[in-house]
Amino acid sequence: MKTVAIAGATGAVGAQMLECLKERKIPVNIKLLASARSKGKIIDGLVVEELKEDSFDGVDYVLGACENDVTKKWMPWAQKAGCVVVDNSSAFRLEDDVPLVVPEINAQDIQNNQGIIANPNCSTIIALVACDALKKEFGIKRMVVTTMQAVSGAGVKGIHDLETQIIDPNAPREAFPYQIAFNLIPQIGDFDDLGISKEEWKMQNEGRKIWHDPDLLVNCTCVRVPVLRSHSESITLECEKEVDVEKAREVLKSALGVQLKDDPQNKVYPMPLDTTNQDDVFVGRIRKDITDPEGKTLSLFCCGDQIRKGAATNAVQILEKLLEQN
Ligand code: 2RA
Repeated sequence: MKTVAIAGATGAVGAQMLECLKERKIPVNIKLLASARSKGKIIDGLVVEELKEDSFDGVDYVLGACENDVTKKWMPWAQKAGCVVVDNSSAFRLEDDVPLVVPEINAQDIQNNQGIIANPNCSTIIALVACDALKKEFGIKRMVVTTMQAVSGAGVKGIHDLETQIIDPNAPREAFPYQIAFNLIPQIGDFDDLGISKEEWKMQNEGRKIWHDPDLLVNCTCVRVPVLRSHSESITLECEKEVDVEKAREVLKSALGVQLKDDPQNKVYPMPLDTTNQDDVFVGRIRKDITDPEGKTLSLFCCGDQIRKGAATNAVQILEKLLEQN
């Protein structure tokens, strides 16, 4: 039986990876790795071990759930041990020899791996799962995206800030520079000279790689919102062909990883509370952009659990494909 190590097992994504492995009954031995301060903790009957140089001896696959700096430190150890790594950090996503994979879209890229396969950013996964069938049907030239990202995207400190500030708006802040309760913060990541944040560049850079479309254009605005879990995204697609709402609904009904939630007259549309703790991306509010005289622009709204499909589930789905191949 193969052995899978979860590196960063005590964080939100690492813990979700363990839950996904068990939910999906994947027949592997599991090893939990985390920093020294978590050594000896028991999670689901498994003892957390300290992540160190020899941690990967006897390990076949690694699910990486650490921040970039920690990942860059342990990656050589995993490679030296001959592991295949599915990494959720952004450290290697744009490296030429690292496949960047959403299994519903480009699973075929997994076979090109040189020992590392990267998980895309959560908001990229959610947007591309929602739009892949539409790209196939209408051809997407340009995306205009506004994300509404849950506080848990910033980890336990983000959750702390929202939960404490709802009770006391003056409670000490740990994750965000401003109060997040009853507020919106239009910044995720540092801004460059163009006024575009690191998080915003990910959608175009990663979308081009996953879709194998170097000409894809994405104008993205990332906003932190006072929601605990699940990212929401307002998306407008400038397409190559004239779009049709009924055809869009038809192709989305059978799209992998998508649930169509589109009956606004009856108040049926995607909402983050509904997508939380499940793996599908909900898509709705599908409508033609009536300001486009050529009729080639479609707008929609989608939500997805950014810890599940936006991170852990996507990584475990990649692992399932690897296990099928070996
Ligand atoms: C966030 N996507 O939501 C980033 C990192 N998970 O903060």
